[in-house]
Amino acid sequence: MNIKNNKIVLKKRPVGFPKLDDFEIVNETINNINYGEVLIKVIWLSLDPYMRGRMSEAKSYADPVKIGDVITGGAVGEVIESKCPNFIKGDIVEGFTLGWQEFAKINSSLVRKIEPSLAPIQTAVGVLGMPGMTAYFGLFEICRPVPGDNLVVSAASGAVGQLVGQLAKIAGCNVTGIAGSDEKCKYLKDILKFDNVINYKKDNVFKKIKEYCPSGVNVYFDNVGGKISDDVISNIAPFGRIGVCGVISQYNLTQMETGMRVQRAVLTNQASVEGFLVFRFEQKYSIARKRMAYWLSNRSLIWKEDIVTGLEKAPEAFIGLMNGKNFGKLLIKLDN
Ligand code: NAP
Ligand code: FER
Repeated sequence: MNIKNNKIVLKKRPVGFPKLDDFEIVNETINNINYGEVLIKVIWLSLDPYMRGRMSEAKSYADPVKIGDVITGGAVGEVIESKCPNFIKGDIVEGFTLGWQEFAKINSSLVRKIEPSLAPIQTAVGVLGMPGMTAYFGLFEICRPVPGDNLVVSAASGAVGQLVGQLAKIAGCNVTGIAGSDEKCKYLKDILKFDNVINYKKDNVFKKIKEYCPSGVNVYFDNVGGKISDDVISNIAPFGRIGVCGVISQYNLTQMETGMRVQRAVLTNQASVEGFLVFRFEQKYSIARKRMAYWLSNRSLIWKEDIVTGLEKAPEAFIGLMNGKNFGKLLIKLDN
């Protein structure tokens, strides 16, 4: 075997927003795989906001990417060689650590086989993968919506947010989505049938929330943190639930922000705030996948992707993700 592999490695740790020269494309030759490993031709890369954290030195639930190492991340690909009895050539697999590269040599325990006839294979890193599981468990287990609830979701047109809003409609909520452009807001309202939308770059979020949720916000699914969330939480309803899923407005800050204090609103309304990492629910993914696949099949759930072609485009697309350039789930389609 003599496979030429192009991969994107971390050249230096980004300071603030990532820049193109924080990344570098390098090539290597893969000569053999060991027993227990599979060789995968990568087809789809998933670009996700958590990857910004991995590019920093701070240790979190997972180790940071080392300088010179391939950027790790979820991907879908095809097994082209296997030294493990559970996989054969031609299997389509998904793995959370396959990374920004054309070929991945990886221990077979780190990938799962997917069934290509059920849905387009890239949904394994989207609606039926990590972002879909985040929307499902974050909403149903953390936020626990009931019919008639006023629910607000931020980063509402993104991979997670677009699903949260639609699932909340299925659950009978009055849904308000917050997003960063008129085009995104129009999509949420006209196509996904959200009840209300707020363009946080133009509108006064605090006033709009008051207008759309006059009895208060029963559920806030927080994808962004920062000022937007201060404005929503200030309008929390008695016994409201705040699910802290992500704080993308903070990922690229070099200095921590200060802002409005929301603890009094939380206290006086006896609200609860709960952060979560989707991996907490891993044992229950297969149930959620079945339910999500059912909603997809009867079109009560639809799904928008933003596809960029070419491995070399991954850094630019990732920078765009941090700046709201993506519209829907951001994917890289490899063209090798
Ligand atoms: P996404 O929403 O598809 O993309 C990120 C979006 O965030 C951008 O398109 C942009 O949309 C918005 N954004 C960027 N900077 C912002 C800012 N300063 N203020 C407000 N909005 C900003 O990404 P995703 O994959 O669905 O992830 C959404 C959030 O969920 C992220 O915070 C992520 O870290 C989190 N997450 C958490 C878990 C978990 O286990 N807890 C799992 C998956 C994802 P606009 O145009 O609307 O600004
Ligand atoms: C995410 C944001 C943050 C995410 C995980 C984290 C899986 C975890 C951060 C940490 O451990 O510091 O979108 O998705």
